[in-house]
Amino acid sequence: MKVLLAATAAVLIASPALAQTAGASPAAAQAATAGTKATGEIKSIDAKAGTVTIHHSPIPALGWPAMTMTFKATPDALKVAKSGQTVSFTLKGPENQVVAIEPK
Ligand SMILES: [Cu+2]
Repeated sequence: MKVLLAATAAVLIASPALAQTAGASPAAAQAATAGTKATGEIKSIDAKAGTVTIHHSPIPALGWPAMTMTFKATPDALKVAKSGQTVSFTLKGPENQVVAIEPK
Protein backbone atom coordinates (compact mmCIF):
# COMPACT_ATOMS: atom_id res chain seq x y z
CA MET A 1 0.00 0.00 0.00
CA LYS A 2 2.84 2.33 0.86
CA VAL A 3 4.35 1.72 -2.57
CA LEU A 4 1.03 2.40 -4.31
CA LEU A 5 0.60 5.71 -2.47
CA ALA A 6 4.11 6.76 -3.37
CA ALA A 7 3.47 5.96 -7.03
CA THR A 8 0.24 7.95 -7.00
CA ALA A 9 1.97 10.91 -5.39
CA ALA A 10 4.71 10.78 -8.02
CA VAL A 11 2.15 10.87 -10.83
CA LEU A 12 0.34 13.83 -9.28
CA ILE A 13 3.59 15.74 -8.82
CA ALA A 14 4.62 15.01 -12.40
CA SER A 15 1.26 16.21 -13.75
CA PRO A 16 0.02 19.22 -11.79
CA ALA A 17 -2.77 19.96 -14.26
CA LEU A 18 -4.14 16.46 -13.81
CA ALA A 19 -4.31 16.81 -10.04
CA GLN A 20 -7.41 18.97 -10.48
CA THR A 21 -9.45 16.08 -11.83
CA ALA A 22 -7.92 13.40 -9.62
CA GLY A 23 -10.59 13.92 -6.96
CA ALA A 24 -13.26 12.09 -8.95
CA SER A 25 -12.89 8.36 -8.48
CA PRO A 26 -12.63 7.26 -12.14
CA ALA A 27 -10.03 9.94 -12.81
CA ALA A 28 -8.16 9.02 -9.65
CA ALA A 29 -7.97 5.43 -10.79
CA GLN A 30 -6.62 6.56 -14.15
CA ALA A 31 -4.17 8.97 -12.55
CA ALA A 32 -2.62 6.12 -10.63
CA THR A 33 -1.60 4.47 -13.89
CA ALA A 34 1.35 5.51 -15.99
CA GLY A 35 -0.91 6.57 -18.85
CA THR A 36 -1.01 5.37 -22.43
CA LYS A 37 2.00 6.00 -24.65
CA ALA A 38 1.54 6.69 -28.34
CA THR A 39 3.34 8.21 -31.29
CA GLY A 40 2.17 10.47 -34.07
CA GLU A 41 2.60 13.67 -36.05
CA ILE A 42 1.22 16.95 -34.76
CA LYS A 43 -1.13 18.48 -37.32
CA SER A 44 -2.21 21.61 -35.49
CA ILE A 45 -2.36 23.27 -32.10
CA ASP A 46 -5.14 25.40 -30.67
CA ALA A 47 -3.65 27.12 -27.63
CA LYS A 48 -6.89 28.99 -26.91
CA ALA A 49 -8.99 25.82 -26.82
CA GLY A 50 -6.18 23.87 -25.17
CA THR A 51 -6.22 21.19 -27.82
CA VAL A 52 -3.77 19.51 -30.15
CA THR A 53 -4.64 17.60 -33.32
CA ILE A 54 -2.44 14.56 -33.90
CA HIS A 55 -2.31 11.95 -36.62
CA HIS A 56 -1.46 9.05 -34.34
CA SER A 57 -0.20 5.55 -35.04
CA PRO A 58 -2.38 2.62 -33.90
CA ILE A 59 -2.82 2.51 -30.11
CA PRO A 60 -3.48 -1.15 -29.20
CA ALA A 61 -4.00 -0.32 -25.51
CA LEU A 62 -7.10 1.70 -26.49
CA GLY A 63 -8.10 -0.43 -29.47
CA TRP A 64 -7.63 2.52 -31.81
CA PRO A 65 -6.41 2.29 -35.42
CA ALA A 66 -4.25 5.05 -36.85
CA MET A 67 -6.28 8.24 -37.26
CA THR A 68 -6.21 12.01 -36.99
CA MET A 69 -7.98 13.35 -33.94
CA THR A 70 -8.08 16.31 -31.60
CA PHE A 71 -7.10 15.84 -27.96
CA LYS A 72 -7.38 18.08 -24.95
CA ALA A 73 -3.87 18.81 -23.72
CA THR A 74 -2.26 20.19 -20.60
CA PRO A 75 -0.54 23.62 -20.87
CA ASP A 76 2.85 21.92 -20.38
CA ALA A 77 2.18 19.52 -23.25
CA LEU A 78 0.97 22.34 -25.51
CA LYS A 79 4.10 24.35 -24.74
CA VAL A 80 6.38 21.81 -26.44
CA ALA A 81 3.98 20.97 -29.29
CA LYS A 82 5.00 22.13 -32.77
CA SER A 83 2.98 21.64 -35.92
CA GLY A 84 4.52 19.07 -38.26
CA GLN A 85 6.59 17.49 -35.52
CA THR A 86 6.80 13.72 -35.04
CA VAL A 87 6.35 13.03 -31.36
CA SER A 88 5.70 10.45 -28.71
CA PHE A 89 2.98 11.48 -26.32
CA THR A 90 1.16 10.28 -23.21
CA LEU A 91 -2.61 10.07 -22.75
CA LYS A 92 -4.24 9.99 -19.34
CA GLY A 93 -7.64 10.11 -17.73
CA PRO A 94 -11.16 9.27 -18.90
CA GLU A 95 -10.95 11.84 -21.71
CA ASN A 96 -7.52 10.66 -22.87
CA GLN A 97 -5.98 14.04 -22.28
CA VAL A 98 -2.48 14.59 -23.65
CA VAL A 99 -0.35 15.15 -20.56
CA ALA A 100 3.10 14.96 -22.15
CA ILE A 101 4.62 15.46 -25.59
CA GLU A 102 8.17 14.49 -26.45
CA PRO A 103 9.73 15.31 -29.85
CA LYS A 104 11.25 12.28 -31.54
CU1 LIG B 1 -7.58 8.32 -32.36
